[in-house]
Amino acid sequence: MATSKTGKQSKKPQTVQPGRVSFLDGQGELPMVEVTTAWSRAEIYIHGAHVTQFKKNDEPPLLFMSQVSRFAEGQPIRGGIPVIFPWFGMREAMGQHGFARIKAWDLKEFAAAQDGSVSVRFKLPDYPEASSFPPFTAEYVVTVNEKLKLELLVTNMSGEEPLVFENCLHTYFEVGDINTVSIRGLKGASYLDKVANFAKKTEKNDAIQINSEVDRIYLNTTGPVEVLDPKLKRKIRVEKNGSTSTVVWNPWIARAQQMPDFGNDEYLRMVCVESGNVSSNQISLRPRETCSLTVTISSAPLKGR
Ligand code: TA6
Repeated sequence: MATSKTGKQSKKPQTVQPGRVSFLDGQGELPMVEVTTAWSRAEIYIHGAHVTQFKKNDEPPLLFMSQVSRFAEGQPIRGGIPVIFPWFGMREAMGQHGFARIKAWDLKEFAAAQDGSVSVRFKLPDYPEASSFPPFTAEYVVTVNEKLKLELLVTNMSGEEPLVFENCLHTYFEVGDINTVSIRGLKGASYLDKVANFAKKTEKNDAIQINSEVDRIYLNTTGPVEVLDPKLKRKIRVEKNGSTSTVVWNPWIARAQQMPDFGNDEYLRMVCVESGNVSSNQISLRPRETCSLTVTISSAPLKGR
């Protein structure tokens, strides 16, 4: 460990090995990028620019991946971080959660920084599915170091019309046992309860616990959210910028059984805490403007439990 001038130990390794990027055939023969840094390892599929794993060297994986996920063109991957764009939820005749998660993205560049971080930048090619929107570009930058940083940049290329869209980084976290997990940071927020036909409710709890199906859109929420996991003795922290919605989801028993690409018992090992701008928080971007959604995910030991 490095020692600073004040004599305090800093966590940063003194000599950081430069990061590494490898191109591999992933599951279903879909191409993927493996990123290795001094602190961590990550996997990103070209399909959906989908981060399927981030694992710090001395920790269990941070992201949940279903053992029965599909890995196929035109199908979403179950787990990791699906990029939901340009709409969230079901749109008649257009499907669920946008098309960005089921399309191949262009890998534009990767960069290894002096501090040991590695960034990979993707761009969404022009797909016919985008034709019902004004022209836009979407880029996605994944930065791997001791943390995982995700940035989705959307530019309205139209000179006249606003670009109205939703976005969401639909992050699946791995937990030891959902029955013991609590989620902090949403007290006082209004939410739409999808399980109760989108009834509008207010979060009363400091610590949200999950013991049945939970599917909620917390509106106007910009602060950090923490997932406390006593079984894995880990605290996950989600910090964000350019996001006013937080979605919390666990399908629980019956819904898990209905999903062909999700194991019957896998609801016990996951929770989604998603950052984005959805429902009444959708974005209306002025002509020629760019907006950024940034999410930084970190973890630390959960002490005193
Ligand atoms: O973000 C929560 C949610 O919208 C839920 O309603 C649930 O259906 C989930 O996403 C997964 O959606 P998917 O299309 O991936 O099955």
